[in-house]
Amino acid sequence: RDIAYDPPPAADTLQLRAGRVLEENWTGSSTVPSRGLYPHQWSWDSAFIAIGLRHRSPLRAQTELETLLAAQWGDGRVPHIVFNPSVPLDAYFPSPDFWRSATAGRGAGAPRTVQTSGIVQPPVHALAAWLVHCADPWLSRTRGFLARVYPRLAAWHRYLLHRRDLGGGGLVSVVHPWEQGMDNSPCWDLPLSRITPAPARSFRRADLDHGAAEDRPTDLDYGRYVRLAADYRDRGYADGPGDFAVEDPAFNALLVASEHALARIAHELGAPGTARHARAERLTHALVERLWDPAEGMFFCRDVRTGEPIRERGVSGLVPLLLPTLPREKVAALVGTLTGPHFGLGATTRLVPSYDLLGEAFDPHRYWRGPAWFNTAWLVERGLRVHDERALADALADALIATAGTSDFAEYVDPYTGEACGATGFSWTAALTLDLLH
Ligand code: 9WN
Repeated sequence: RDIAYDPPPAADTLQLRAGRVLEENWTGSSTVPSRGLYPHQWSWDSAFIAIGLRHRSPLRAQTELETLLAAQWGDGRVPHIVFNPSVPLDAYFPSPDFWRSATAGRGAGAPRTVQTSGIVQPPVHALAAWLVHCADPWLSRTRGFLARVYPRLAAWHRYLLHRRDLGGGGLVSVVHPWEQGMDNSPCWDLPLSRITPAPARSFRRADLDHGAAEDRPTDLDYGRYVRLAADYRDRGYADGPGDFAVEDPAFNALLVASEHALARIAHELGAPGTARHARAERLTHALVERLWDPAEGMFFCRDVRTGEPIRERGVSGLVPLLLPTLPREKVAALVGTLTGPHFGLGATTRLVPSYDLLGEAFDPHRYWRGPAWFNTAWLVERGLRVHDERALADALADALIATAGTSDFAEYVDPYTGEACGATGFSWTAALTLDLLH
């Protein structure tokens, strides 16, 4: 029998479904990217998750970032994984006993109370912190949220700018493909080809328990990932010239966006943010100087070992659309590349493929070698909006929302058909859908 004060049953809207994904993936202090494949906390995932979560629970969004930042190392690095001690060791590889952060990372100030990886991921966090604050400034001020995270975010950027300028030209280098976040992008093929892979029998890939082998990186890729990570660990996670160092456009563009956000945070806390805006401008200038290719109308990665550009068209080369002061003619060229035959947006694709549709290495299902991802679509959508490309931004936002719904919040999708690949119920897909629905 109906009781008058029972609320009527809610329609199962996309918003509710997205909220449910985040609810199911919440552990009590942070959110896992996906229950099966990625059962710990990941750095840039948490930033994207917080950006969506702020619309449902600003308190959880703040907690998400605070949990991650509590695992920061003494040298300022924010680790790419914070391990959940209650998850069995064999649930994910590489596990804490591979990274051995507390011992191998002692010299770099790894925390003693929590186990982490020793590499990093793109710095989306200050941007996320600012957006989370804006969702509920009253709660944020009451909890002293910005005052507590600001010093950690500042130390994180300091680490990147001072310890990771391996090319000496003012940009940050990544020392492992996992750091940039697009693990098996063809952009890494050349620099990775110089790395001797660890023998396949020396590790066990837990990812293949959950994902189809043809959608994941190959064993050869993994051998090289393991070798690079183990060498870094064996050097005590000390930064310096190593076998792999690449300046990546998306990583650096996200640092620019986050520096601008940090300037706003400083201002909110009563300090002038001008020095930070100026630093963001210097970074923007270095990005254009070092990575822009006028003939191709996009940004390329740069191999620090050889000093040469890596002439593969990855979605990372479009992400600098986010830069608020990118010169107008570069914006126009990027939009031309995005909608042209290599990425096909609005013509052959509705979300942005992770790699050149015409590239030799293109594969519509293999991870970062072609499939479309929701976080990069969101970043490009934001960039288009920054530069007032409204029609394209609207179409991309609509496509992201629709594909998230039909793919059950997939990790990534076939760029032509939108068919789901990888995990479903993927947190950043749900979070960024929520963000665009607001
Ligand atoms: C390695 C968690 C992470 C994302 C990365 C994505 C994938 C891990 C893996 O999953 O990488 O860090 O095991 O493949 O490439 O961007 O942060 O979702």
